[in-house]
Amino acid sequence: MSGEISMIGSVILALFLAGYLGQQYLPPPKPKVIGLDLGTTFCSVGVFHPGSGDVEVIADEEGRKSIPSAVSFTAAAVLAGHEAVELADGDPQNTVYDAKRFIGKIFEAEALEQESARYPFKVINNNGSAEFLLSTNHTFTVTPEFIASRLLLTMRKMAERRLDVHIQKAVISVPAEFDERQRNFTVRAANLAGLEILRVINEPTAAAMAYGLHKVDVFNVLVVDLGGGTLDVSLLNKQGGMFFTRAMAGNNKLGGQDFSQRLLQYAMERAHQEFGAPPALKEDIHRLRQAVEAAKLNLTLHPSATVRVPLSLGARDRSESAGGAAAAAAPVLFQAVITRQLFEELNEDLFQKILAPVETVLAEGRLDKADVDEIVLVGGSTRIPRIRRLIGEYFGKEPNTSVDPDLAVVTGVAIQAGIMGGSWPLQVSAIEIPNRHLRKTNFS
Ligand SMILES: *[C@@H]1O[C@H](CO)[C@@H](O)[C@H](O)[C@H]1NC(C)=O
Ligand SMILES: *[C@@H]1O[C@H](CO)[C@@H](O)[C@H](O)[C@H]1NC(C)=O
Ligand SMILES: *[C@@H]1O[C@H](CO)[C@@H](O)[C@H](O)[C@H]1NC(C)=O
Ligand SMILES: *[C@@H]1O[C@H](CO)[C@@H](O)[C@H](O)[C@H]1NC(C)=O
Ligand SMILES: CC(=O)N[C@H]1CO[C@H](CO)[C@@H](O)[C@@H]1O
Repeated sequence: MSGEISMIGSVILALFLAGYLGQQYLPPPKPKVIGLDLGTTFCSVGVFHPGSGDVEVIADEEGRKSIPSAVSFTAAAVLAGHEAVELADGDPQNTVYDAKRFIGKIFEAEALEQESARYPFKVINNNGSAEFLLSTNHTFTVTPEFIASRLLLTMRKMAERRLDVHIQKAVISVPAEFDERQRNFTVRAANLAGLEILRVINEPTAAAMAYGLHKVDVFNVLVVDLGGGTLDVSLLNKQGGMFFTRAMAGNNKLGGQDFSQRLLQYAMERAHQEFGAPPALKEDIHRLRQAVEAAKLNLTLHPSATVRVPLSLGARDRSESAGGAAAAAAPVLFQAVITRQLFEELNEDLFQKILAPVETVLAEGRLDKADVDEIVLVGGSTRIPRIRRLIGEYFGKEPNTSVDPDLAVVTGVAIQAGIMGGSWPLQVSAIEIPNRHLRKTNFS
């Protein structure tokens, strides 16, 4: 009897060994779990490659690593991402964006009305929950989680095409401030896209992981996430390899759009001085807005950028007197050189506002700024050199900026997906302790 058992034992041992040795010669397994960053304005999907240990943020056929968080409806189809944006210009009422601001959230009637006034599409109130009213060849409503599901499905397909495997499992990130209901509805959106969610991870934690901070000896990590329209600051504590959100604060009316707006105002004033009237035509303002946006991006790398825009200024007066007939005035060329210094002067008061929530999380976390071990910058607006300098000077140390700030969150989520998929060398299963009792302080 005991002989039989030891023989079975040897066979099992032999099988294990064969399996172990065999593994070394097999091609590395393909990732089975994807990491999803469902952002308010852009979404990305990433995977952890067990063989190389690299994170790959998946690009579409045109090499773009994120898709706009927009979904368009026509009588014949539902389009998501870049395709939806292409349609948005022609049919803004049937293109929904910013759905993340509504998902799983219960609104006061008045607050929802205020929100919906900001959008070209119709937001309706279904007993406190937002729904979108669309009208193609018929009229119907869709939920924010349905919008999210179409984006997640698009990303799932991108991953499947790239990896040539069927994907059914994912890890997804949400803002640290999301409550249980918002998290549940985000999970529901993924389920609608045919994905089982193995873990929901906070965006700041994901960003910290993108820098490998789960592997190194740090205690206090401050994450500053400055996007197009919002600022989120989180103070994380790492205890025994696990992240814990200690405090969060932000400003939901501060971001890249505001910095562009200051540049636009400046350009409008310059045009006014030069041509005797401020540009008032919609198309003129649209072109100016695009040009200052490009200049803003350029100023991150160059000391100056030139805004060069043809304006059809006089046309408005003429078309008014001619009863709106197309009176094509010869366009004038508006040109302005914008230096980085000018850009910084125009925005300095806005940049300073970044420090208020930073001070709040330190106070709430009862931490001196000298006790912050690492500072992680996330979000496209943290590319602005003045903002990096401002934060660096405040803490007296350089912030961590080596990961593309637009891809830091998805990179971290993909690492977590690798851990959940069992392909991480250390078989850690969790990396975050949820904090259910935390409230976010908002400035604005
Ligand atoms: C709307 O158009 C789609 C496809 O063109 C069609 O399948 C659907 O039946 C139409 N619905 C109505 C109400 O006409
Ligand atoms: C509306 O919401 C409230 C609480 O959120 C709930 O008690 C009520 O049953 C809901 N009514 C309907 C018609 O769904
Ligand atoms: C969220 O989902 C869990 C599990 O499905 C459920 O137990 C919980 O009640 C839900 N919470 C909210 C606030 O919807
Ligand atoms: C940025 O601005 C510099 C200086 O004005 C110019 O040389 C360069 O071509 C611009 N680059 C882009 C991408 O706009
Ligand atoms: C300024 C800077 O780059 N700091 C840190 C960024 O994060 C890594 C950990 O992965 C540190 O080693 C760097 O010193």
